[in-house]
Amino acid sequence: MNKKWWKESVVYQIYPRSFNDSNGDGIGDLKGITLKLDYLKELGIDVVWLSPVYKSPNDDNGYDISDYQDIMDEFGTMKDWEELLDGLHSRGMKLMMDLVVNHSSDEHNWFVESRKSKDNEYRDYYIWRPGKDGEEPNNWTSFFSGSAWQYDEQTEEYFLHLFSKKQPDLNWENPVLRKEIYNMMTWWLEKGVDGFRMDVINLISKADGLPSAPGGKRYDWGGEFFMNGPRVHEYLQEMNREVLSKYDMITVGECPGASPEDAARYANDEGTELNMIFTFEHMDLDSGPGGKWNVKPWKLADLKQVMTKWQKELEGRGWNSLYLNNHDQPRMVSRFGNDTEYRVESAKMLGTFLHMMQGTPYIYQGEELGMTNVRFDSLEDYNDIEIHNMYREKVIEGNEDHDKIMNAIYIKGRDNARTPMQWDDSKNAGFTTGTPWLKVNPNYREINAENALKDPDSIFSYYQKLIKLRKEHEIIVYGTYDLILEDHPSIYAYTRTLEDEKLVVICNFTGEEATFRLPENITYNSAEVLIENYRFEENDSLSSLDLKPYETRVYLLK
Ligand code: TEU
Ligand code: CA
Repeated sequence: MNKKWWKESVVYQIYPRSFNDSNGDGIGDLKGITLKLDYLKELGIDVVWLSPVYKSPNDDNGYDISDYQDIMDEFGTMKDWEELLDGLHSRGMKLMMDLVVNHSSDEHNWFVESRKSKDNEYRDYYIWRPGKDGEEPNNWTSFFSGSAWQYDEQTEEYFLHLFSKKQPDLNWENPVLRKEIYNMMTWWLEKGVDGFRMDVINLISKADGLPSAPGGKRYDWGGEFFMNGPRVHEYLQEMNREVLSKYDMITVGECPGASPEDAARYANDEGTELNMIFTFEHMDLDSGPGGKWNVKPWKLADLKQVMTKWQKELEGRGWNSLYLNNHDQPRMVSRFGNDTEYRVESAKMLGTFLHMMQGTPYIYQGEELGMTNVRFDSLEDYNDIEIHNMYREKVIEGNEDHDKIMNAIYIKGRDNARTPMQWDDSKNAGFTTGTPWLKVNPNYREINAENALKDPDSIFSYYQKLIKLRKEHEIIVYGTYDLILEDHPSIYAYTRTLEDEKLVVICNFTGEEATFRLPENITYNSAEVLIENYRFEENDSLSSLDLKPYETRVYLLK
């Protein structure tokens, strides 16, 4: 069964800019997080994943790093960081830092040097190419719109940037660069860090020769040319030998475009690469051709197919992360639940749906409160490079309809997840005494931590129970997943089996009533309800249940 502490843990992601502001400048900071450690302990989480806090010009809110071994001024000092680490450790919690090494900031000294001349010692820390017939070296496009190449006058060559122009890709073909990265990782681990979340780590190996995508048209993703590339496992196995294997730590690789086959290698149970990965297949169920901004309704049948594929194909040979939220994705209760009349019920149902699967669950800040998406009237209220670049390309340059694109921003924009954490019903939700860097969601008066902590029926209280159950029942971590009621149009139900125990997890994904019938091949002597989001008649027979809108129940059968 290969038991591991990181398989049994629950991780909580903090986006520091929006978590808690301690000095009134409108920007969350490290001291602000330290002030909230008892809140996190109360929730019951084991590990905090901290989005980047390193020095950065904030072109992409910290995912553009200009010094990997110093703290961003707006977030505080290294001493503040050490106090946060001590605060976590003294409460029995661990710290996972965000490792962003597919690219750095263009303000990193390495790049400042690299662009000076073709024979600079740092030249090959990045990916430079001459143009072709006055054009970019190939037709790849950036995740943030436009070409993935930027021409640099000084040496009359282009450099590759899969994200913003201020995020030049690092050249992992260069062993000297790789050694610099491993030294930096070791430096943080020696300071007491307990793990790394690795930003787009499956992009670090590009296809030999950097070939253009076929058909000549600009590929939004061109994924097959820079995702899961030819040397990515070689690099990760080297990183594992040089660094990871020397520490008892947790690692998760963000891997857009990875398949379960890829994941079985990245997150192999022999531990030669990473512990687990973030995949995106379930995050693309509401994206049409051309990517996330071509919004389409997601289907429950597709969610069943994708989640079951990942549960079954990694079974016994890899490990899943379990998430429906993070700082790049819209709020899950708005996307997969009902954030109006059934916000509380559907948030609890979605939490159950995720936490009862096999894998390590990740809770994104505010998910435990049922925080929702936001709709800012003006484009100027948004503060995300991905949103603004896309709007410019599609509306200003591409003449697409403003309202259509604003609607796509309301549904899929990353700022849905980045509005300030809602602590209480005071001004700015208690996040800041100043002007917040991004407006607070106006529903903070009703949705906030202070209300949740006082309410035994709150989503927060429900998440506490979910986490507690994980600690009490090994079957939740190590039980085998099997889908049941595969064709039911509104119920997602699955079992977990471990020795003579079985969990039956029942989730009504709709605002309508639905009837659950237990498959006849599932027999039991006793049935205990471990958790549920409605009151119900004790003598309900599990063989046939009438479920209310978004009702969820978990039965332990023996
Ligand atoms: O995101 C990588 C990634 O896949 C993004 O394209 C993400 O899918 C997209 O933003 C969703 O619309 C990571 C970080 O999580 C993200 O915040 C950074 O902007 C990006 O890498 C570059 O570092
Ligand atoms: Ca601050």
